[in-house]
Amino acid sequence: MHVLALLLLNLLVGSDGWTDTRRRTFPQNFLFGAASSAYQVEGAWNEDGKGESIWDRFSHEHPEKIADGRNGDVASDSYHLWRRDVEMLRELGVDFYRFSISWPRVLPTGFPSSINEAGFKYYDNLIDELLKYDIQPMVTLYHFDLTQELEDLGGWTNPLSVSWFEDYAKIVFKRYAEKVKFWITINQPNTICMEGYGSDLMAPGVNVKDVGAYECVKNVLLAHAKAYRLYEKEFKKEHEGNVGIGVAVNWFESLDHNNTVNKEAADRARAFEFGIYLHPIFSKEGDFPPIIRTIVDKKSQEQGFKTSRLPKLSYEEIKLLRGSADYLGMNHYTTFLVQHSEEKFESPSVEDDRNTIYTQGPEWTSGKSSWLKSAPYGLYKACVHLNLNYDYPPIIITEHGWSTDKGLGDQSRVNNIRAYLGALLLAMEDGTQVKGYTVWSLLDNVEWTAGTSERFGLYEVDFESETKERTARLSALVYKHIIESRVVEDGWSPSSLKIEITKKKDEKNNNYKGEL
Ligand code: GBH
Repeated sequence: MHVLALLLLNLLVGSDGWTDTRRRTFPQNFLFGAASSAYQVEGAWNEDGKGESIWDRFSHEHPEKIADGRNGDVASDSYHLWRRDVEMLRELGVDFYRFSISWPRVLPTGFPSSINEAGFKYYDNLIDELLKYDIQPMVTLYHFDLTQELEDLGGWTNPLSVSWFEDYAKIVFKRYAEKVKFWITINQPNTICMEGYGSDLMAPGVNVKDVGAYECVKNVLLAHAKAYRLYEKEFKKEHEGNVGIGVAVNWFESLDHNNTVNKEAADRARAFEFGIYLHPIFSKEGDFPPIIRTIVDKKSQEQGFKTSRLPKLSYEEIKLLRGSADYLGMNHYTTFLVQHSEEKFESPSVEDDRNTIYTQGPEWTSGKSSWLKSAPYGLYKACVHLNLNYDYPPIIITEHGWSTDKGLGDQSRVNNIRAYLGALLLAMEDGTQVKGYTVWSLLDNVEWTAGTSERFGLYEVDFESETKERTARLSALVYKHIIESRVVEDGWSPSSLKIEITKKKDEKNNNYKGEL
């Protein structure tokens, strides 16, 4: 064959035999945003009447647990620098800003008897400034910062937490329903319950991995559902807002695809990591996933418990939860490869119930955080999984991001965001109902126990400076361009994301399930 013809053929088909160079764009009404959370950016931990949160207590009592010792006392000082934050959002040209309200700032004890006007004033200002510039506020009601007073009563392991949260939600809905149209009730129940209660890695760090973590799951889910129903009943008609929940849906798949034992382990991983939160809300049947019910019931009995460590949901509770979200807030960062574990975990515990080992692809690019590796095909697969299991739920990507060291030239973040947005476009092309996407984070902040040693910001914060100076990173400029153009230009193609493999097989089998 003529050399030119060969070249042309290669261009068309690609050297891997499959090249797809179609130009894909985000729809005009697709929403782009950036996110933060109260404890991580606000600082002013004890100013103007704010109450103590479990992260204040945890970081003050265990400074050794915070990587570089920098906690949320001052953080990015957004409590004072909110005007600059909004200016950055305007520079980016985002459609919305996702931030959280600090429960202890507005209700210092946690109870509605203690309303702190000064605390509310901060959010009044922030919301009004956003609206002035046509940026939609997306408000998270709870992002890990319970008041210490409620924690002293057992926190999320106390069934009363359901009504504590409902009371709090009501006050906030009342105040802001007119202005806020996007709500996230609770961010990442898995972090709250499995890391906060089921381990000592995150506040409150009480390490009750046998029973407490599951009690927390039930209470957090019911708290979400109660708040959802409250909005539905008292605010929805007049204010037409959307209420969702934020769930960490990273991708988990078997390390090897023809190993039944590991494939079953991957089923368990998905059920324990996110199915346990999604199934009660987004499945047709409701309730906890049957696979978890079976495992925990059986183990509990063997361990001598009179009733299962996984609490039952009553018929009323199942009904309350089913359908209690206008959209799924999907937080997606990375992918894990799952194996069945031969070694035994401490028992009884959630880890022992799940009985899995996670690794990540050795060739995947690594972020600054140990758990964060780039595998964009995982976002595509996670979307397909959600579509198959929950019938194409409406989704907003409420967090996706990348960590680096300090420094403005964050090419690795640019690459990561482009690659994941590319994967998202392919997922949307295949029917995923994605309405918006949010970068975690607008600005560098206190990354929980990592302190400021891991930077997630589109904007760098100079934590050494008195003024907490913010400077746009390269990624901020690129993100601005993506938002303007609706196009993800360089650095990705379907074949570079290895997604075509799934698509090709799908054509043959007409069935994704076997692959996932
Ligand atoms: C999200 O958590 C959070 O919602 C957000 O606040 C956070 O800043 C962001 O992502 C980046 O982490 O290494 O064993 O200590 C993502 C899930 C939960 C993953 C905490 C890391 C610590 C595990 N993160 N987890 S460990």
